Amino acid sequence: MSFFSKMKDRLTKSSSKIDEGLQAIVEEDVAVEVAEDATPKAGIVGHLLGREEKPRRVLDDAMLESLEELLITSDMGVETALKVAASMAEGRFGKKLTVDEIKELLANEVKAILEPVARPMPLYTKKPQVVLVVGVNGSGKTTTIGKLASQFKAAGKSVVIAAGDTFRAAAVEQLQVWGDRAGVPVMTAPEGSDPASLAYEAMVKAEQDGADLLMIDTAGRLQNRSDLMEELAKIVRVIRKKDPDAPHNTLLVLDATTGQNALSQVKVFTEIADVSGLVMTKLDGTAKGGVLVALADTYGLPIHAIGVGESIEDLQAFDPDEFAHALTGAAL
Ligand SMILES: Nc1nc2c(ncn2[C@@H]2O[C@H](COP(=O)(O)OP(=O)(O)OP(=O)(O)O)[C@@H](O)[C@H]2O)c(=O)[nH]1
Ligand SMILES: [Mg+2]
Repeated sequence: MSFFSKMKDRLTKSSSKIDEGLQAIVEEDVAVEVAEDATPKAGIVGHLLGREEKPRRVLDDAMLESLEELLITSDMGVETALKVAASMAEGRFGKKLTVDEIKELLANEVKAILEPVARPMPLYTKKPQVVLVVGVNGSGKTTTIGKLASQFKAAGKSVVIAAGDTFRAAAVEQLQVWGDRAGVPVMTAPEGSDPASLAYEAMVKAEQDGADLLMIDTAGRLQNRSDLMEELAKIVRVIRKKDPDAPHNTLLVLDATTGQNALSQVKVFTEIADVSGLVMTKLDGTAKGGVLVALADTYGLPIHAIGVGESIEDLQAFDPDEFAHALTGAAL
């Protein structure tokens, strides 16, 4: 299976939602036309001749409104949805469009928004390059660290992971499993100990070992828990005591299934921890993939990678063209 069809396969929930929505929008109008003229000659004759025309719908105000609604329900956010629909309609009012043509227009608009933010996580010569990974509970931080560590290791980098989620013993065990899978050492501290101290010690150790990358996992924290957000700010302050330029990357891991809440997560985490890039996980199980478009349009933060499954190879580089086509169901 090609890379694109795999991604398309994984994003089925989002693409089928848009696909069904567009079919309904176009067919809604065709049904009206057919009802007005009770003899749908073209359809039947065309069908008999084996070249049935694809239904088309005139792009008018009503259709534009339906399009906006569909984009909003696919989690693009109101502002972005209105903007995208308006650009799609520009210069095309009164034209008759098929579902495929609308999909292609939509894919192109989405791609234009995503292109400026699709950037892999930058690598620096600084040793160790410190990568702090943050996000709300269960967003996929630990899994993403495991997947990234495995990819960097495969690319020839020496990687160390620090288990900065010191709240739960199970979190450390989970990270150790990922460390074993990726073949990367995991530094741990006893349950309940100060995550900022562990981060500092991990930096000292990674420097001594000459590691290229230090990835620091953190406990999940909801963006409205000010005590936990303050703890995160402390982790960052302590890291900066060791290296004023660190963390060199602060990755915010977002769960696509949370939809619009992701926007507020980006806002708050950016204020506290100076987020440098995003990873969006769980795009495989949701119809809310459109939220990525809203995020790109609203914040313009780099999107480094997307998670499309639970196993180690299910973290993909973010390709805006493939994503736009997979999201909208348009043919690439
Ligand atoms: N389907 C799917 N599941 C994912 C993906 N990424 C992570 N998960 C699953 O989501 C669940 C939570 O992942 P974790 O990596 O433990 O999330 P976390 O952010 O570390 O969670 P806390 O440490 O509890 O805050 C696990 O069951 C993962 O297997 C993804 O891209 N797709
Ligand atoms: Mg975790």
